[in-house]
Amino acid sequence: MPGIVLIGAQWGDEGKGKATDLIGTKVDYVARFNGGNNAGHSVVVGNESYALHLLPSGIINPHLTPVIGNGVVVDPEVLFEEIDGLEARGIDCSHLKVSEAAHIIAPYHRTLDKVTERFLGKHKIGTTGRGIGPAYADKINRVGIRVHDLFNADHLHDKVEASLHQKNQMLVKLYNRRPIDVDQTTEELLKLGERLKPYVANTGLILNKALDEGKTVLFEGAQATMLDVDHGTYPFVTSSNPTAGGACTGTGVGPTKITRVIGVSKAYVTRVGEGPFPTELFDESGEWLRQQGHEFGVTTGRPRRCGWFDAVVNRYASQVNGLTDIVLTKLDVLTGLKEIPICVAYDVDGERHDDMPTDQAAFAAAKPIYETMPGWDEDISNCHTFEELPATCQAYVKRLEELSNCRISAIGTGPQRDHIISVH
Ligand code: 2SA
Ligand code: GDP
Ligand code: MG
Repeated sequence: MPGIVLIGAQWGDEGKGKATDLIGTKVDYVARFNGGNNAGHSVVVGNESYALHLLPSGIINPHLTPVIGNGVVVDPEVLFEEIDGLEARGIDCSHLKVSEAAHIIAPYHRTLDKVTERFLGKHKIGTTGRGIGPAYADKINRVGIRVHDLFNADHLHDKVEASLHQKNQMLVKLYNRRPIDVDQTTEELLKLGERLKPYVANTGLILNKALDEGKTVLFEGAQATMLDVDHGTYPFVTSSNPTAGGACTGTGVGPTKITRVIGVSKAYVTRVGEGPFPTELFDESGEWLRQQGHEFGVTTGRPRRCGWFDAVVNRYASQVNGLTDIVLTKLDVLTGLKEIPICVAYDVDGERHDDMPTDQAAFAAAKPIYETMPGWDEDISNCHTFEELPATCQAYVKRLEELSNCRISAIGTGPQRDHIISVH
């Protein structure tokens, strides 16, 4: 009964889509457990490039069952757009299963996300504007709309009324906007429910049965450890649990079923949105990484902030997620650098920190303590074994492994499926 969890070890965009697609060739189910269409997971197959947002990246593999778990927030309009887009390209999505307990992102959540960010001004989070935070807030406030609520008109009307009661007062009094119409919203949601119905299932039961029958399930995380609402750089986080524990709460599968936890890490670090980032580069090296690594948001197109590899973050990710191994991506991007700095610890007001400070003020003040490794010039995209990598490149990987407290089991050397080295 192998349950494999795959999560982002940094601030996202580590290449989880590619890793999921790759592992997806060997699994029976791929289940998303957190986030929504804020995610942008890229999969490149030959000349075809796919950007997945809400659908599990495994959907590209025709033999497996893609699942959207209860921990995901679902914007049905976006889901249908994504399904239509993929089916037009010959990818069959009819076997998709969507949890009946997943929460819905309604149009008013998108509105609130944008309005809140505008009113936060200089304190804004830098969200993707997809309504993620407001939908999760409703879930926690117990005024959320769940997928199964879409199939009963009276019941749904009640739920929408309850959900909009406080919001409308706030929109009118605080933000000087028009109230949102309960009847019209209910009608719109009912229509979306009709199209969603064939996909809806008791996904917790399906996944547990599959595991009991010896099938393999890959739990695909969106966003990343440092964006976790509990373990990340709060408040500059997303509103879900992208860490390994979220795979259980977000699908209804118990932790005893998880046998492997893979952390995906870039050979450097990027972040998109606001919030502290100790190794961020503001000079030409940062711009160089952005251009070499094509570091622009897959969902919003925003330029990503770039910095050197941060081993404190990776050690923390190993600890929080109980990582069994790391997939190290985008090593090829560093080709051509004379020297590569690695952040090994932080200096916070003159004191050395080898571990992640939990106080966010301390984290915001953290200055990286670097050690520097020699770089390499050789093109590594055609290397298929660890031994084929240039010696300085091997040494860089070994040092990252040592500093991360976790084995590196695979190395990404390019965006394509076969740009990967398995490390034994
Ligand atoms: P939200 O929209 O409420 O989840 O935003 C809260 C924070 O979470 C960050 N976040 C992300 N960070 C990296 N990648 C994400 N997905 C897209 C991509 C991002 C894009 O793959 O490139 O296109 O801009 C993602 N989704 C959420 C977000 O930046 C906020 O810091
Ligand atoms: P995700 O959100 O973690 O799935 O990552 P994104 O898809 O947002 O961003 C990762 C980007 O890096 C995508 O454009 C991938 O195609 C690309 N990518 C993944 N692995 C590698 C790699 O090893 N080398 C290079 N050059 N690109 C990679
Ligand atoms: Mg992404």
